[in-house]
Amino acid sequence: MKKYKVILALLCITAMLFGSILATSAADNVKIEIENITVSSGNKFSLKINLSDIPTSGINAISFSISYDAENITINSVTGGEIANTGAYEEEVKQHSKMADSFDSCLDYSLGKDGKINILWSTGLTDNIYFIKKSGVFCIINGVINDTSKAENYPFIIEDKKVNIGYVNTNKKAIYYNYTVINGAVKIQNLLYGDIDCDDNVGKISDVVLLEKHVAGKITLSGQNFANANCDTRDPAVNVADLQALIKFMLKQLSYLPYNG
Ligand SMILES: [Ca+2]
Ligand SMILES: [Ca+2]
Repeated sequence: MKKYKVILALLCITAMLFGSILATSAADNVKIEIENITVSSGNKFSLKINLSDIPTSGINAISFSISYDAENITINSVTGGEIANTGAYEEEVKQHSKMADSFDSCLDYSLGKDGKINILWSTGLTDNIYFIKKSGVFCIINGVINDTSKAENYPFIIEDKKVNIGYVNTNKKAIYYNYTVINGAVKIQNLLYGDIDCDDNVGKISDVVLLEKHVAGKITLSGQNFANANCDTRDPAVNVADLQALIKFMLKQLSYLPYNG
């Protein structure tokens, strides 16, 4: 949190943008979209936030807050995506070397106590070659699903009224863009090893057939089917060892799945 405030204090242009200056709301509509992903409980995840439909004048400051289920999800970090790397940070450090002591990129975040992620990207540079202009991944939320979490959909919701996005023009006037928010979620799947066709039955002929076809390269399993097929977890790949483990389990030569040595 300290770091977050330091940046706010350092970048006066940010204060202008988010302060009380008379603002003009541009007609342009930036899309902020959180993706939907599926992970297994206890697993790490990386959830991307994308920006698109950015006006040609670009963005030199964007901030928003996201709510999430802090009881089931632990956030480790928020890292910059490809479009957040505009060269602005390197140029700022060139101009003001002390800035490098206070922060290490234009992106910063803080975690609130109550399941909130506050995200800020800003640059004090006025040359818009350093602004965000491209569509793509803006930032990535890195976290882990707690081991005890139920298999549910855990939404990540942008707090619509707390979004600020825009730039400061050459007359030092803040221009705010309109925006559209598309929320996302992390869906937790419970693994059921050996249930390759996901019908909640382990080790049926249909499961063996699917796994054989995958091992033979005739089909490519993905998603939950692939995750359930990893019957031998010594190797994360799904291959003949997993088929052998499944067959041994069906022949009662193995009492449990997954086999892990
Ligand atoms: Ca099955
Ligand atoms: Ca395997």
